[in-house]
Amino acid sequence: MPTALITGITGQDGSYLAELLLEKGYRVVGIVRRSSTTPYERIGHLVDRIELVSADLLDQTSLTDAVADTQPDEIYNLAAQSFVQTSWNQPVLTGEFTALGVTRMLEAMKKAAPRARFYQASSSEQFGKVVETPQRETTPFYPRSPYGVAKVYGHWITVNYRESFGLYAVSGILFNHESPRRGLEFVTRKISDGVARIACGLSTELRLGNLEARRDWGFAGDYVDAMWRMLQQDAPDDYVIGTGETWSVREFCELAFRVADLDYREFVKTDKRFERPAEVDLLVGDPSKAKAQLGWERRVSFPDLVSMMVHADMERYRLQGHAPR
Ligand code: NDP
Ligand code: GDR
Repeated sequence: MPTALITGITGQDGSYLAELLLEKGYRVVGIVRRSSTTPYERIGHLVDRIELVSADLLDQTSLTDAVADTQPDEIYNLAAQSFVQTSWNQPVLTGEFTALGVTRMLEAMKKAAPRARFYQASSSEQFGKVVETPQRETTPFYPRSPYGVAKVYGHWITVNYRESFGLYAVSGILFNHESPRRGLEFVTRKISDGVARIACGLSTELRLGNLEARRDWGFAGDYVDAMWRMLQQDAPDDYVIGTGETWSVREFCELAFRVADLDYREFVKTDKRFERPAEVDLLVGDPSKAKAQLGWERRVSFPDLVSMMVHADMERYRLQGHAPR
């Protein structure tokens, strides 16, 4: 039975990846950081089938011990300060978690399990300002936030440890992927939750920032399968994972409100508080290398993703006793 060690197991992707690896017969160990509460809301249904070890991306000793004790065959480094907006308010902490945290994990693996395979959660935010579209593995990086800059570091340190020490280390450059488990601060979930609240009479408006930003949005469940595939190849390499389509925040709103038979123009208000000091205007990924070499393709279309998220939030409010009006 292979062993997988996942940092960020309590996050959106960690929960889907844990489910996938359990289905494949893995022993799954997740790294969690110490907290005074243990909500684990995304992995509550899995806690009897996984092991949890306590460690923190800021603490080298705890990470090295976690790898040494677990002896993983595969390490998925998903933990990060992952919210772009927060990275302007906490730029140093974002660098510590999202950039140097990667070096700490690579060091832990080099010392304690050098034959393991390492996945780094890289991001389309590394492309940032448009240099070419669609963006592919060879597109130069031009990050537009402290988060994007930190992820560029994480990407290159992964490549560097592969080339310097012969580690099996790969970087998956994933475009936005969403689900009903997405954090409420990200725009897609903010919209699906907002639609459900308005439909149930709990809110009268939804305040958003830039409606014209365009993203390549896929379903998180499809994307964790790509992570696993990257670690099953003969040789380590880096891959772009996206859908090849781009949609605006406005289009997301239009579709999401339509799921509840509402017109977004009546409810969506723009609010400067949600605009960013530097915006990423357009992202669209070219996943052809992943398709050719990994046999990876997305399964869930954009309209189905929007519908899935709105229905899940409506159902959540229905279970709390709030019926759509
Ligand atoms: P989430 O924000 O949902 O999850 C982040 C995870 O990181 C949580 O489990 C969190 O734990 C953990 N974490 C944060 N800081 C630390 C720390 N100091 N020590 C240990 N664990 C920590 O992110 P996603 O699941 O959406 O994303 C997973 C990864 O993929 C992230 O690295 C993200 O930047 C990257 N990514 C995501 C994309 C997306 O569209 N979702 C696209 C491209 C890349 P806790 O529960 O304790 O807060
Ligand atoms: P992003 O996701 O920054 O792409 O990072 P987010 O959903 O936060 O923003 C997407 C776009 O929507 C615009 N926007 C708003 N965003 C938020 N959060 N709230 C709003 O009210 C709002 N209004 C408009 C933003 O300006 C932006 O253009 C996500 C994260 O998961 C990263 O960790 C990951 O690396 C990238 O996706 C790929």
